[in-house]
Amino acid sequence: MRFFETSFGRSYDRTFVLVRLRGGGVDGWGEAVADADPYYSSETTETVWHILTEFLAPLVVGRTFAEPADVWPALARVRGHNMAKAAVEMAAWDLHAKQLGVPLWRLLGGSGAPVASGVSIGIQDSIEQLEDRVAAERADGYQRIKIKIKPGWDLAPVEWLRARFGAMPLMADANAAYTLADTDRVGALDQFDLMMIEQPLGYDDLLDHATLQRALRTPLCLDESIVSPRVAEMALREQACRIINIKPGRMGGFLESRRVHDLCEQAAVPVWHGGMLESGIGRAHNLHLSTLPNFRLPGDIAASRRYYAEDLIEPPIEVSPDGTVPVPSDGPGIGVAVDHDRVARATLRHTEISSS
Ligand code: OSB
Ligand code: MG
Repeated sequence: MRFFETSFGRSYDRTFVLVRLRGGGVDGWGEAVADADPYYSSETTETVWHILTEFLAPLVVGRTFAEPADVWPALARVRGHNMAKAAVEMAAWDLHAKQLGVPLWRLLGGSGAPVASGVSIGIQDSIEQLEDRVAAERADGYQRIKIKIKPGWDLAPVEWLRARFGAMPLMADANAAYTLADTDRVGALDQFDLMMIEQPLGYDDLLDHATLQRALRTPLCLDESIVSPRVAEMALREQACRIINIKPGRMGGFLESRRVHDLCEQAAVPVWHGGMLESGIGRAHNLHLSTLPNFRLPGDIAASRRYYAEDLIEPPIEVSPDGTVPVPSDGPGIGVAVDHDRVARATLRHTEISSS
């Protein structure tokens, strides 16, 4: 088992909440992307459990919705907690697609075409180790390499990779590890022609990102900061970034993600699909959404085998030699079969909520 390290820490395993919505004789699945620790976002596995069971479930269980787009507004009374909301909202989209017998991408307005995939490589113990990892991922076909950076692990690894691998599509993700005081250090990355620098500054520092973007040639991409269409609108208006990373978990689900996608499309700002180390269930959702037209850059949509020895779905999600990942099409909805035995073996806690 390999670790995954970002500027906020190293992780060896993953605990997450799955939602299974039942209706009309079919099941819809959702995966909450919150981590055990509140480091990427303020939500955790435990807050997701609490909010889902105490507050969100009562708003949806036993109710009839004309379409999945009606679920997000029904959750509006609960403030924040986008990852918990997304798990139930995305399960509703899967459920509805299955009830209609259509693939999820069709309901979302996507094309269902294979998705260009990049790969996210965590902070390593040495530059040599990083080089080995990059070489292996390139051999697997991934179309762009993203490395995690933080102060002290930034210029040297990027310079090394450029020297070793030349002009490959390369980007860096800082997960909010810098401040405007580091402008010169971040600016020094300009010479390496990165596709983008992702979330260099604080998660709520839209205006500082705008200041930094004016000082840089390299496009900035926002991840943590973009938690709603409203914030995306402000980021676009203030030119805080030139690219946006869409993660439906961070945005509260598909409806809000699609709104951000559309806003960016109107502003001629490309988006790409981020990842949260999801299991095959969450990854399947991501693939369907990634086939909307303004997803114009490779996503963090790598094979689930990179993170999990044994996935929750059958067959696993794999990358093709050309660096694309086919959208799962083994049935309607998310198009993957959930391995119920595997889920049962991994289950730490379980509850069932029915309408009374
Ligand atoms: O910032 O994109 C991020 C993983 C966990 C939390 C935040 C991030 C990431 C990744 C991994 O970069 C993307 C993936 O392959 O799922
Ligand atoms: Mg990121």
